[in-house]
Amino acid sequence: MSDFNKLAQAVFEGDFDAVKTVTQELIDAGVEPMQIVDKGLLGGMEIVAPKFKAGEMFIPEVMLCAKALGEGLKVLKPLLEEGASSAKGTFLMGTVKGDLHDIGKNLVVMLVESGGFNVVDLGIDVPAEKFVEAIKEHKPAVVGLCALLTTTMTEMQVVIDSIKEAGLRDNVKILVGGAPLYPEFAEKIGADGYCPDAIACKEMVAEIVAKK
Ligand code: B1M
Repeated sequence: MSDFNKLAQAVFEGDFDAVKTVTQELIDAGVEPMQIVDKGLLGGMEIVAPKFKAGEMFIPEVMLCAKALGEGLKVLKPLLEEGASSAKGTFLMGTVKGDLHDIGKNLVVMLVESGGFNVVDLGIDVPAEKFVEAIKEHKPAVVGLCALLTTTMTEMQVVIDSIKEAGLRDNVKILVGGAPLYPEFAEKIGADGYCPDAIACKEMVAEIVAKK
């Protein structure tokens, strides 16, 4: 079994110790941190996803896998942040109301931080009014919204409308992301951009801030 497969298997088994050990072994072998994320840690979620969909795995088991994945991310965090310099601007991020998924959001947070931006992470299940309050408080250049469910995608529209109603829309660019989203949806709800993955999000934040 390759080390990437070993790591994916450890995530699937929710084996925290093995996740931390194999992640460290891959780092010590000189493997690029983002390859460890993509091929190892997210490889584990690729085993989990079809089983969850088929009803062969249940919420507590999947949550354990997600936590194990998070342990690997913690080991990688200092390496991903090595590129960070003094903060270039603020990025405000959250998973919208009704949605508890945070693996993708956490990856986005880590990568954008690694680009030298100050990141304010509002967490999961964030209501529109909390986004509005946080924009007033932190004055971000960019706001990122995450949704993983078709039922919570629509909440993104509520957030954007609330930002407009509060008179703050011209102050921020809004980026959206999450597995069920697509560019036309982002356009339809009035977002400034759709991010297919965390790397694209980091690049889009950098582009926006450079233009400001
Ligand atoms: Co959930 N779940 N889940 N789940 N879950 C999905 C999303 C689902 C597709 C599974 C399936 O196939 N049936 C399905 C949604 C179906 C739909 O809406 N059409 C689903 C469901 C139905 C549910 C529940 C309703 C199940 C239930 O209760 N019966 C429930 C809902 C809870 C809620 O949110 N209210 C639920 C619960 C859970 C768990 C708690 C068990 C767990 C979440 C644990 C956690 O996050 N801490 C979980 C998980 C893990 C999944 C799957 C298996 C994996 C999601 C994931 O983390 N992927 C998922 C199946 C799947 O996606 N195939 C599934 C890895 C992650 C890195 O990818 O988040 O897409 P992703 O992020 C990517 C990009 O999208 C982008 O960057 C990342 C990669 O670089 N990105 C952004 C993401 N967010 C961004 C924001 C940005 C920019 C880019 O901002 C600018």
